[in-house]
Amino acid sequence: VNPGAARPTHPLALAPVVSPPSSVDGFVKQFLTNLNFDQGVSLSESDANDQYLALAGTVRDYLMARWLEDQARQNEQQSKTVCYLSAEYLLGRQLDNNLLAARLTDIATDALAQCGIDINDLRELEVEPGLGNGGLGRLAACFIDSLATMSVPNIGYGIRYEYGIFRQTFVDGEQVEQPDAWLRMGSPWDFPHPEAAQTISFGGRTETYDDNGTERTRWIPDWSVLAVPYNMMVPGYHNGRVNTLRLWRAVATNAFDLRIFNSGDYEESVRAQTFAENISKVLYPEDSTPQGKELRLQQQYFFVSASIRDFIDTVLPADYDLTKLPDRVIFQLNDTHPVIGVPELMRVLIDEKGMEWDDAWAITQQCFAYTCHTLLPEALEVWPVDLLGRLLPRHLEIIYRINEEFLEEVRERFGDDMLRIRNMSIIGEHPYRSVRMAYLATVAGAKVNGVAELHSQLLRDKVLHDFAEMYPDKFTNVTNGITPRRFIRLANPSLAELITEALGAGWTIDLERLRGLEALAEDPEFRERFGAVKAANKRRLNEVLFQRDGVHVDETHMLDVMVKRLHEYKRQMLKVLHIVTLYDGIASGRVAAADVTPRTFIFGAKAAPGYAMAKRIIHLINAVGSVVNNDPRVEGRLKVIFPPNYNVTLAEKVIPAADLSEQISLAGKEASGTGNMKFALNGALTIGTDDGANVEIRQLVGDDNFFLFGMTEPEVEVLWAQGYTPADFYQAHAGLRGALDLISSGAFSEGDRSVFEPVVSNLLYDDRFMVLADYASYIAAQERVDAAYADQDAWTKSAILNVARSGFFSSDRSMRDYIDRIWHTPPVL
Ligand code: 475
Repeated sequence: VNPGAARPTHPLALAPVVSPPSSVDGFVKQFLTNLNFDQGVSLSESDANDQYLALAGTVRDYLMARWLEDQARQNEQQSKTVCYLSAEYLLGRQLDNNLLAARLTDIATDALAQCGIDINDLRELEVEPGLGNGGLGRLAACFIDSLATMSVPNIGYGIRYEYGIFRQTFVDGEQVEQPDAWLRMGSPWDFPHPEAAQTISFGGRTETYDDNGTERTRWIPDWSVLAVPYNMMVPGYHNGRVNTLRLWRAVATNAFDLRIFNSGDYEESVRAQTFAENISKVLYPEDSTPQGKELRLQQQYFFVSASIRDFIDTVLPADYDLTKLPDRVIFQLNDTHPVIGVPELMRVLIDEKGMEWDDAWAITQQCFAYTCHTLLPEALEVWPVDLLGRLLPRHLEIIYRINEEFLEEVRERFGDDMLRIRNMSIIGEHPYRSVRMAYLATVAGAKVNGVAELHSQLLRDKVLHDFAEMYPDKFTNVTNGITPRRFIRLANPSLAELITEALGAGWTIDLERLRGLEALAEDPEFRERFGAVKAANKRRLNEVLFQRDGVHVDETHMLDVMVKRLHEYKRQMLKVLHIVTLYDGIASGRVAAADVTPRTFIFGAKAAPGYAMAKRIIHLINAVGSVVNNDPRVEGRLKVIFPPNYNVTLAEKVIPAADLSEQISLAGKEASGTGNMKFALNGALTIGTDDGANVEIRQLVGDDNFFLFGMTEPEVEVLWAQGYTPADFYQAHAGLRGALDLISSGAFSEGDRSVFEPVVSNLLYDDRFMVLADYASYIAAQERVDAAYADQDAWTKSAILNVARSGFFSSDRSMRDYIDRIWHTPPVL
């Protein structure tokens, strides 16, 4: 991949790479070869980790020929490539996904059995690469899966964090974070390419110089690090294609430590090494509330600069005419994290390639597109001008000039409207001078998209209103999606088999075919089999959770599941109030236990380590759980399970077992949600607000198969404008009063009233996300859930209709929308 290097000329070097034979014997042979020659052990001496690594290596060997072919084919055809720039990829385990894609699952299972190994034992050894926080990172992983499956040229660019999202444990019910040393036992899925490293510079100053009569600028940085790419295979499903995920790792440059080393300061030189390598050390665990930390900006520039230059210098041919760059690439910005790429491409084109500003800007504006993932004002990234100027002085100059020309355009269009200019400026002045990254992305991008219909509409009408007025054609929507390979085929093999039996195998790459299940919802025999799948998935979950955490799931219970990051806007508190209300009813004797639908509540949620309220809510959930689970009065009726360290691997077991999907954010706050789609496609019914993609789910599955509650977004606005007083709702609703009073009384904190006082006070006196205002409506909706669940057959019918009507939420469809509306990148066949 290094065009500068001399090409080998030996005839053998030109022979195509061949895959090992697709047979059990072929697999055994390759596996043993890898065990011996890569792991350096004999079969009899090997331990399970050796075997796992050799197995992974074998799967890689089968994919290698296709990978190399694809790269050659894409180069030859000069195809346009989607460069997806994302600071996060929440991949989940790789082994099963890659076996499935390459049709090797059965062969590998038999081959290992011949070697006396149960492949299931090896599966459990894989530590998932948790290189993301939540929705945004998982979306990136689904998208690259779909692009590979659709044969669309794509390179996913990101960071190879040494530590991914923290491992969550509970100590006395409180979250404790542990480092995620996911690389400790080896990383068989990636290939380092030190020869393709890029040097990434920081700091210093700029100066102008005379270049044959034209004044030009150059950047004289004062330190740099190496970005070393690690390539991962992204195999398409059953199509023989393999795309690339290229993650960058920071390594100290030679120059860096040599300079200090020569000065004789050995210690200092080792320190310098550590300093450089810190850049890719750890994923920031803040989801939705980025902190303005310098290291984070270093991470962003590090991976974006490496990626853009990698594409230009090593993917494109050496003599490529860069004025045609938009024919070959679209850089998709996954939120604002990679937006520093905009001034970086400008700098490369102008300072390094000698282009004029206007030409460079015209190219840049065609090469980027921006996806926004939020509506929360505190989640919109801004960088203090001081910090950005210190770290990237040339980039700040370029941003200033972009802003100047942009504001001139605003003036031409709308006149000298001071307030409008202040509001639209890429540089904010209050409370300190800062660069507004979302605005920069909007001005520079060819397109700007939200991630669900409602979200995109709110972006146009509110968050980016002035920009939408100025550039109406830039704005578009692409509703999120999820990959049916991982989240149905792999996560729910029993359902997948049932569907294939009913509809044939094509649904996995054409999810709209699930419509064919609609008719079967009327068939009692099919309903029975569908119900049996759900029951089996509950038993499987019971086994997993018993193994993992020593807890039992009762398969006769309704499984009521809320899994997602812990955030106030997502309103886990509303779920807690529901549970406490039910508990209070039985414990006080007002409600007969026998009249309560037996339910097991499952939570999964990590809180950002610095988010105190979120951590208190986690503590409260665990505290309520330990009281409820140990009170004989509610035994067999209510149970609360909160397995620690919710991640993709656990999601794959929890979601297929769920009956009820909790999607209960305050309307107007959840950009889309993607968990909501996974549940619907696995036959859970949703209880949800009119928010994010819930809106589209409900439209598709129908009101009869969805439990809607809560204020709409316009109603939320009206209540805010009137002045929201949460205590009024407390006064007005006895059930709510009972629940909050019970929490206040210390019933869940061994009588200590102070422990959860901040949670209760926050709801009574502030309640930014209007939990109390939606309480009554939520409880009423839960009563409708109970009534519906009482008729199991009708419930199953609704569940089938949820599956049948949710094919729209395949990430293959999302990719088609991006391709049609934004990228214009045809498949390369
Ligand atoms: C939305 N993460 C979901 C999902 O579009 C949506 C922010 C800052 C720093 C690090 N991570 C983040 C997010 O903002 C995020 O995950 N957003 C989510 O993106 C995919 O479905 O509604 O909350």
